[in-house]
Amino acid sequence: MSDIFHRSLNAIDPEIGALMNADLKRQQDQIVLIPSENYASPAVLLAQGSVLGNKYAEGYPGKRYYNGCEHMDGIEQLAIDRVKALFGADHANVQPHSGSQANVAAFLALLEPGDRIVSMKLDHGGHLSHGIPANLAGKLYDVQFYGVNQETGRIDLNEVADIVKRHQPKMVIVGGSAYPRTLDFKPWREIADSVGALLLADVAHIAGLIAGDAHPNPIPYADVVTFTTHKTLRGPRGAVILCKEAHAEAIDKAIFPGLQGGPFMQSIAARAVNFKEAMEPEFKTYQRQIIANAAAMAAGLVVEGFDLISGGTDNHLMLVDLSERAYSGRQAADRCEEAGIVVNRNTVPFDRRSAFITSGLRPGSPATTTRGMKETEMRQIAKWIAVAVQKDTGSKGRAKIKEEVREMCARFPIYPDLDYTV
Ligand code: DSN
Repeated sequence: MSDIFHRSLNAIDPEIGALMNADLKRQQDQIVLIPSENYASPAVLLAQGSVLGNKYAEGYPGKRYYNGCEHMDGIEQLAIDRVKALFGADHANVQPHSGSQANVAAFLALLEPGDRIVSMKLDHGGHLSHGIPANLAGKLYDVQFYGVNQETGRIDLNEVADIVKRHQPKMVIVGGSAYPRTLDFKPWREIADSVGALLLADVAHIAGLIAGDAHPNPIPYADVVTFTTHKTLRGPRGAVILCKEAHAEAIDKAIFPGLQGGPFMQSIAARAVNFKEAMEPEFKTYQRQIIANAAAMAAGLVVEGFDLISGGTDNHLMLVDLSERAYSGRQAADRCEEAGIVVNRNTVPFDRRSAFITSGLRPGSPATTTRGMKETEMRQIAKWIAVAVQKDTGSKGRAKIKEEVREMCARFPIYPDLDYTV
């Protein structure tokens, strides 16, 4: 990135410059296991922090409500064409500011207030935008839930089919934020069809795996597919809606003017860059390595005596079940952070602790894989976690791990030439 921008940033606001640099150093020195975080490429960061943020471009390519949009049209059209090709979709809307916005837009486009949705329980791995009572969707629609089987930790499709038959929803949602197993979308289509429902696949977590051919693609089966661009896909903050041509007009209208005003053109340019990167052969290698690394970490955690929900993982994340431990998910995550490992606490299915305290951890491999770590490092991380979470390890023990973590991280630099304080 051009130094002139860093120099002027630091000259004008050294406090922000210093805080940005502090977080750059944190990102470099810590092991990031949050499965929804990643390190976007310098090209993505450059587009995201660019002059395009200066422009209003309400509307869509060829039909804008502002003048001066000729370059905006080119940028947005490239993003649309690339993401359609990447996933094999009929239609793409690349304007949603976030995954929650994308989901609300899909509801706004395809449902009436009061319509029924069947989605996955949040504490079983769903997502709050799929209709928890405190969320807009929970207030506007009649939401009924399915979960995972208590014995297997997996979704039981027969059970889902029964719930769908009983509730006769207008929409079924598949996907969430903490499900460690492969989703086979064909039977979900059949379940939705059994009651004439629409099928929405929220693949925010696994979009990169799908684009890299490391997970089945929902496009042939779902009416609408939503995802964020910053998780396994490794792009900028933002989201996308893909849909069948029949829903294109309704989806576009729901995003603008239904829900949003001016699109974030800097982010849309960065999404276009990200989609180009995702078309490269090395992106497939990256996605395969994410899965290999998650499998190695899961195996390492099992060796260390941890229980994993469903026994392991097929994708980029796993759920460590701490229900029978004396410490909570929150305590475990805090102790890991003290040791230089950032992992998020998460409810586990049938959790007896609150959503704020939790009985689980949700480690994932996208960020560590981006920086070049492989199975050997994943096994080492599992060992560090096992020691760090113990109360008896104490601050001294965790400080020792933190130093070892920092040394390992130094071998895998993230943005070697970046410095916000120059
Ligand atoms: N907050 C995201 C996650 O961490 O999975 C989902 O929106």
